[in-house]
Amino acid sequence: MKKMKNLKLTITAFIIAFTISACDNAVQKATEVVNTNGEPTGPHTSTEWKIWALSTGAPSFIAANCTVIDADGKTVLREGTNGWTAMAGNPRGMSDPDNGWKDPHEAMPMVMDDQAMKWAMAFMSGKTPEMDSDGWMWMLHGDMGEDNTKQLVLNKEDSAEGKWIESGAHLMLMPKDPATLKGNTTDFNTGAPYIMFEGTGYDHLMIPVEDYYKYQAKN
Ligand SMILES: [Cu+2]
Repeated sequence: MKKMKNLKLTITAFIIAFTISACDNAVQKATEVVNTNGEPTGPHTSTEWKIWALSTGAPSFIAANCTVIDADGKTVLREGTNGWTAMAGNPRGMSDPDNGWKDPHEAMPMVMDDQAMKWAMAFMSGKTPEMDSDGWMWMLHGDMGEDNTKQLVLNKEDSAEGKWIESGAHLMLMPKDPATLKGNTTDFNTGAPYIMFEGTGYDHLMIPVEDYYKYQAKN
């Protein structure tokens, strides 16, 4: 009888130990996907590094097969197969052009579906976006800071009081009709999805995910 009890205890202990180590592995894997995702060792001007830095603006299951465009906005670094396109979104350009983007955060990669691509092209040329339906854009490397009320404010000093937000990882919904975002907050400190650039024609919904407040603490 005593032997039986001991065996049961041993089995229980084994199951608990196994479960804990499985959890640890899962946590570690999730962290790897977001944080390192196998950064290539070459220079940041190499095609390999650029593809890694830009594509990982999306989750690995999208990054693996997306098209990747170089900083000139034209050169295809890698042809994709899943309809998503990754490109750098930092309007400031590189701080050190000879050595490429300092890190993926400086590149501000946008990984876009075809409708979000229309939005981005219109945004970059100062036109009103014309889309067939809503678009989606991943920015898991965040951005270098924005005035939440107005587009293309490049420095915190030039932004409205309390409106500067340097985002960490997020997903964005680019609406075909900005009016459909009505009812969402514009407050980026709640952790809830919020509207950026409201009433500018470039209104979109920012959807914070894990590590969103990595660069700027939540107030
Ligand atoms: Cu964004």
